[in-house]
Amino acid sequence: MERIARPVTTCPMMWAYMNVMLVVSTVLFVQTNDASEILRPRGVSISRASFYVPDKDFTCFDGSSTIPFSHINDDYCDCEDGSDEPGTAACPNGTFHCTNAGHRPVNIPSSRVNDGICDCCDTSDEYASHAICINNCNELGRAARVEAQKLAELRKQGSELKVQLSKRGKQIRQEKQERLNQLEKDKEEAEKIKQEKESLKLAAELLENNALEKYRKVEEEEKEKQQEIEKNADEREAFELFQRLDSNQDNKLQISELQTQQTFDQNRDGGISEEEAKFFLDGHDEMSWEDYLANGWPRMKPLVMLDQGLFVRPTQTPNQGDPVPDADSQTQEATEPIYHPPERSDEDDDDDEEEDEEDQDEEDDDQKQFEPDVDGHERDPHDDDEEELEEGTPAEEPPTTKYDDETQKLIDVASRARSEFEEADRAARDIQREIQQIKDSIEKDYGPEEEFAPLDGECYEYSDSEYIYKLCPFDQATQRSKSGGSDTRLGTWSGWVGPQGDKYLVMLYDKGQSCWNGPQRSTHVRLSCGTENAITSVSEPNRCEYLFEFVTPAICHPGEVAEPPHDEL
Ligand code: MAN
Repeated sequence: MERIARPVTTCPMMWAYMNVMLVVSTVLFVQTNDASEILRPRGVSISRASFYVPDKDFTCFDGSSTIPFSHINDDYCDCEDGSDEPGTAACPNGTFHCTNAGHRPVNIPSSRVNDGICDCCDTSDEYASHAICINNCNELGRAARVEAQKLAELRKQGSELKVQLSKRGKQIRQEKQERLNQLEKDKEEAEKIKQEKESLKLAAELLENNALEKYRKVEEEEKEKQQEIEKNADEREAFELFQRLDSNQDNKLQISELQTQQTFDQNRDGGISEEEAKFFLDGHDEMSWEDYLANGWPRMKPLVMLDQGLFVRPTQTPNQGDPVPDADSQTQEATEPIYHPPERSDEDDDDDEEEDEEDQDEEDDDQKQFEPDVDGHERDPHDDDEEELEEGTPAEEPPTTKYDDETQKLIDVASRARSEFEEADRAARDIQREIQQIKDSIEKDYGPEEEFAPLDGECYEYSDSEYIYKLCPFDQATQRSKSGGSDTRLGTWSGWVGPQGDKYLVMLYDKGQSCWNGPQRSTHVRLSCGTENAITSVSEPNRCEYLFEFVTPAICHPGEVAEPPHDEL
């Protein structure tokens, strides 16, 4: 195959110029003023110079071929890996090495060689093009060295701070461990006290319960009595209506009788149809008193109650215009149904009236005195809210007059025993809660030297045009809109997720608030060395996935600055 050098330009003048250059400057080798410079083909780094030995055949780095040395940089690609053309653009995958003396050497794709753009600060990539390049490696090198110096100083200071963080972190761990040991001991003691207090409480409550037994019986009776009174009152109301409706006095209600009462005009069309009336008669044409009480009254009652003018409930204040019941009838209303089935005699009614009057008086007194609960203890409106009671607030108000002295004493003793048990129980739970918190915290990975431990418990904010972001390391990340509203959780502490070998470079906070129509929010926190702890930027690379940049001394290492290599200066 004929070897035809790949033209780097279509301009005939330039082509001629380049050919001259190829011959005159022996394109094979780097021109240098430095006596210490190793002679090597153009575009080859010092470290690879030994692979290119003049007058010896060259074997491509990938071993694909062996060629005469004169084929190096002849602008014809012989090696698949481009290793025979380090100084030309002949191979598509070649690399050109800029020595950049005075600054940092770089490797650029060989396609950039002589492309008219200055890539190397030493101008070496444009040795045969029209580009006018100026060697500014010394200036760039100087600036880079100043920058590197600053960085080195930052890292030095940062790593000194890191030593302090680490010291503090180890101290925190030790303090936590000591506190945990103490709490474990306290817990044993607290459990013992709690058990003692529980036994005392149970014993006191047993005595209290026994003493309250007789009161409980009274209460049940009172309750039954009350129910009876309510039932009678209801029957009385039912009877009043029955009488009012039963205009032909036949002790039955008929459709026509109901049709006279506007109350039953359910569809408000001005009249009561048969169908409407029948609804209240349970589908029948007429209804006896018993049937009415069981099935008719429950249907009519809600309407009647709404219709305030139809009747006055015995316990209600009469409306203006209603006949005011006299004192006797009021007493009767409160205690006795005014309706009795026809078979009952008037005598019976009178007896019942007396009894019920007495019962009602007792009931009233007892109502004022106590309302024991199921266990016989006084009822306290805050019982369900025990946790929220202030320390020392008695859970139950002792009644003042209800119990005999002996019983009252037992109630007081039991109340005290209950309070003391609750206090002991709360103390034991507080200790357990703290133990759990410390255990959770001790299990967290605060870095190989505990250097991140002092950050736990701290929070850092960052504000952009729209939001205020907050990071509380090892806890959570949040976002709050500047225009108001509550915090949005961007994730809770999950763990370290940096690259292998460098896991402490990235934190993950996940399982945050769900994104509308999207995933739960999550936040990566990328750490870099700094002399303070601070968020330096926040972005949202994907919707509801946040990236915080965070500087901290905790990851600073001294001597890690990438100084420009001096071997080719
Ligand atoms: C809020 C913020 C944004 C987020 C949208 C998603 O406006 O949490 O960061 O992108 O919700 O709907």
